[in-house]
Amino acid sequence: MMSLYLSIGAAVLGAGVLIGWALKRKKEPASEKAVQTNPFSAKLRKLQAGDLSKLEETLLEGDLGAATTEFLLGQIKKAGSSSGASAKEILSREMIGLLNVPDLTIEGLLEKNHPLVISVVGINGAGKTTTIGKLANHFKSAGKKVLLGAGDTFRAGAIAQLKTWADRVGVDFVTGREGADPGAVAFDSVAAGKARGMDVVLLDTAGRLHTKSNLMEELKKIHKVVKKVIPEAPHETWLVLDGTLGQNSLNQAKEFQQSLGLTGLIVTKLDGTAKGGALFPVSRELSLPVRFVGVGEAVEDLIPFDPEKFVQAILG
Ligand SMILES: Nc1nc2c(ncn2[C@@H]2O[C@H](COP(=O)(O)OP(=O)(O)OP(=O)(O)O)[C@@H](O)[C@H]2O)c(=O)[nH]1
Ligand SMILES: [Mg+2]
Repeated sequence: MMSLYLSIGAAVLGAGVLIGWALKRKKEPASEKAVQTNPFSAKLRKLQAGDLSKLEETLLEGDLGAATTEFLLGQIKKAGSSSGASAKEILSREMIGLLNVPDLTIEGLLEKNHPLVISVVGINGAGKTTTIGKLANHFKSAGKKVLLGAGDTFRAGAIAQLKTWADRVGVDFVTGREGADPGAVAFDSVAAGKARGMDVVLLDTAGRLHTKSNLMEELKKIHKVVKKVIPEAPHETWLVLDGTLGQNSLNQAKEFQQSLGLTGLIVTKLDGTAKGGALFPVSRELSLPVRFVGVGEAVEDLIPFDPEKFVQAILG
């Protein structure tokens, strides 16, 4: 697991190595003389003179965005003048803080709701359907009864794609015909989930309609229809973000948040060239927990998200 996190760490920020480098420079023997008179402030001065700008550059390159980068640098400067912690310690603490959104654990959610209905949304190609397949496997491996609802009736082949995952993992599957009303499919899925005593119902949704507002309206309709079966459902609405998209993720997340009210994030494709640093501003500005990260196309390539391990992997 740790090595996976390490490889994510290398991918995230793409420049994680650079951060490590920027911070390690403080430890070079040449700087140690200067440190003797006033250890921390000397370190800090050196950092302010050189490394902080390097760090700023690194964070920006890592898709953390201007606001979050500025916030982190501000925290380092502020804490640096009043505490004995190293810049790396402060950075680490603050980065974890950005990702640590207090919320019920997934186990808690499963205990509270029968079935737990999770609506999975995101733009086309983000990785929704693949992630649902992996989630199905994750929950099934934990001994849960899982049903997948194929609510993307718009895109040709979308239903068959989800059906393949359901068969592969060995979980229940509900759909309508291609072109059927996605609200009706969602209704049937949740009703079946309830009737069959499922623990989790995962709803796949379309990523693209003729216009973006059409998509949002359709998703809202799906959520409304689901409430006819279980008034509190969907209990969770998870936005799947393509980790390679960088700063665009923030605007996307804001749009979905505004229309649907999100409860969590999943960031995919962190196995490739993705910097993935965008999850810091998204989590910070929308106050949403990252639930899982996707690190490949295979069924086991999904990792429950742990802010501490994630940041540790980035900073080394
Ligand atoms: N490398 C990698 N590829 C991924 C990951 N998650 C999804 N993909 C790939 O991304 C592509 C799109 O995935 P889908 O699951 O079809 O995306 P979607 O959001 O359902 O797309 P639409 O149905 O068109 O809205 C597929 O080729 C997946 O195999 C991941 O974590 N890593
Ligand atoms: Mg899909």
